[in-house]
Amino acid sequence: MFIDVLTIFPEMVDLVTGWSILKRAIDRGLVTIRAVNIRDFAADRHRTTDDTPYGGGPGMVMKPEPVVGAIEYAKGTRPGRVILLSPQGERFTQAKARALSGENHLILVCGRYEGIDERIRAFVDEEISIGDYVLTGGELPAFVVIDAVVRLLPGVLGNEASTEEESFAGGLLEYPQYTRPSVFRNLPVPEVLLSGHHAKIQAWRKEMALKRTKKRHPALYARYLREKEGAGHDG
Ligand code: 9D3
Repeated sequence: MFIDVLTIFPEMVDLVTGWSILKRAIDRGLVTIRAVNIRDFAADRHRTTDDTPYGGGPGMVMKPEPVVGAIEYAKGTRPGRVILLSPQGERFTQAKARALSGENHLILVCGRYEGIDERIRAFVDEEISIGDYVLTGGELPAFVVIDAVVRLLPGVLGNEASTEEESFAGGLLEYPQYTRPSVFRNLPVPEVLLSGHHAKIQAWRKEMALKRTKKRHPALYARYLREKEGAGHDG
């Protein structure tokens, strides 16, 4: 997979390429992540990327020419899906991450300032938000998308990938986990986990996952019950 990050802060892309699982995926050639500097596509000698809004109002607006120039450059290297990170976008989910992991070339457009010129949207295939909170730009959301998508690519996590994805798709939060020591600051590990009784351990984990999901994520719990029900009526 090829991922282009279109931004006026190309150095920020180093945050996502330099460490851990993503670095390993890049080193193995499973993904190529490239920063495209929007400023390089500005026409004037000051390389201006923003301007004041028509009709007045506070703040600055991202100019269309440099952003669209960068999009056309990225598309020119290979066909790709253009995704604008924006607070007005559709919410990013695991299902969306899975869908995007099947693409060949993602072109992630990061806005800055108070907003972007509306005409840029004519050059965008879809618009994604990562949640209802206000950030200063689209770069961190782009990195969230990259992290969620790249870990799903074949070979990135090894065979644990499919299993782990299934378990989220299976629709429950994780059960509590413990490692050594068996007592930490007077807090013991639940007895059942030390028992070596595999069936009891499985049952306990399922019960804890159910309880935790019901309490902390009622919507996910409701979906789990619905899907379990649905599976029962299938065929
Ligand atoms: C102060 C300007 N805001 C007026 C209500 C609009 C606004 C524009 C640009 C707010 C934030 C931003 C920068 N954020 C993003 O580009 C962004 C974002 C986010 O802030 N939250 C969640 N997902 C995303 S995706 C891109």
